[in-house]
Parts: sequence; structure tokens; C-alpha cells
Amino acid sequence: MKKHYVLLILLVSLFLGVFSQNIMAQNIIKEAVVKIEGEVLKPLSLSLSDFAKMKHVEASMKDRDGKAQQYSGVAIFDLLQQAGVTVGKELKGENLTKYLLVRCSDGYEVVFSLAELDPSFTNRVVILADAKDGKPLADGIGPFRLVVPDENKPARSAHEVTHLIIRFAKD
Ligand SMILES: Nc1nc2c(c(=O)[nH]1)N[C@H]1C(S)=C(S)[C@@H](COP(=O)(O)O)O[C@H]1N2
Ligand SMILES: [Mo]
Repeated sequence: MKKHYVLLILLVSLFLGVFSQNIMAQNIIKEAVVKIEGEVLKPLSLSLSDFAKMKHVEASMKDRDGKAQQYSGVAIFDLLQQAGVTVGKELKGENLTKYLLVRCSDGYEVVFSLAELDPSFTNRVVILADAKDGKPLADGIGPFRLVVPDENKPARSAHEVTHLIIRFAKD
């Protein structure tokens, strides 16, 4: 009888060991990324560690209660430039009909015309934030959130961003 217990305990611990290793392996494979795709020359898939190497700027927005909140992240314009989107001098003619579709893990989506994000058109800097008060963003908000300054509603400051997709507006 005792032998059976020993065997059972051995089997259970073996199972738990393999199980937890699998979970760890999955976590490594499933590191959160934001993808930049669509009308781009160079599609990108960026993780938090890729982000950490990029130039950061601060941006502030008013939250639901009207209170100013400051975040740190990478300018959307810099991300578009890296992905080879038509920006700056190339943002003219039919390229002015291109837009950025921001997609989130809960299915929430918002759009911006490219001109809304380009310093040759506006001084407002929209960022994809990865930190607030020097800390990574909380679950349900991050790891990546949009921060849109100078807007009367925080509705386009999308949480849990997974995709930045460039498209042509067609009628
Ligand atoms: N992914 C996602 N982002 C979202 C939303 C949402 O439903 N899903 N709601 C928006 C709306 S309507 C508001 S008012 C703000 C609230 O952001 P805050 O909690 O930082 O104030 O998040 C915006 N971002
Ligand atoms: Mo909202």
C-alpha cells in the first residue's frame, strides 16, 4: 500500500513539473508584442524589450475624470517612420487618404488619419506608451496604450493595443 502512495506522489510531482515547465515555455513564446502592418514597407513586431531600446518621450492626457495623467512611450510618428510608412515629404496626394487603424486585444478600434500624426501637419505628439511613473502599465491597460494629448475625451487613448494597421481609405 505504501509503495502505491510513493508511486502516486512521484507521478503527481512529475506531472506538475512538466506542466509548470510548459507554462513557462508558453510565457516566453507569448511575450506581448505590438504589430505594425498593412501599407508599410517593413512590417514590425515589437516587444517591450524592443521598445526599451527606442527613444522615449512623455505625453499627457486627461483621464475619464478629467485629471491629467502623464505617460512615457514612443512617438507613433517614429514607429510609422521605422515601418516605412509614407510620412513627411511623402505625405501628400493620395497618401493623405491613408489612415492608422489601432486595434486592441478586446476588439476596440480607433482611427487617425496619417496627417493627424505627422509633425509636418501638427505639433501634437501621440505616443504608444509603455510606462507610467517609471513603471510598466497595469494589466488591462498595457503593456501598450495609446496616449492622445489635447483631446476633450480619452476615448481614442486605446488600452491594450496589439496592432497598428495602415490602410487606404476607399469609397
Ligand atoms: N481597449 C480599449 N481601450 C479603451 C476603451 C475600451 O473600451 N477598450 N475605452 C476608451 C474610453 S471610452 C475611455 S473614456 C478611456 C478611459 O481611459 P482611462 O481609464 O485612462 O481614463 O479608455 C479608452 N480606451
Ligand atoms: Mo469613454
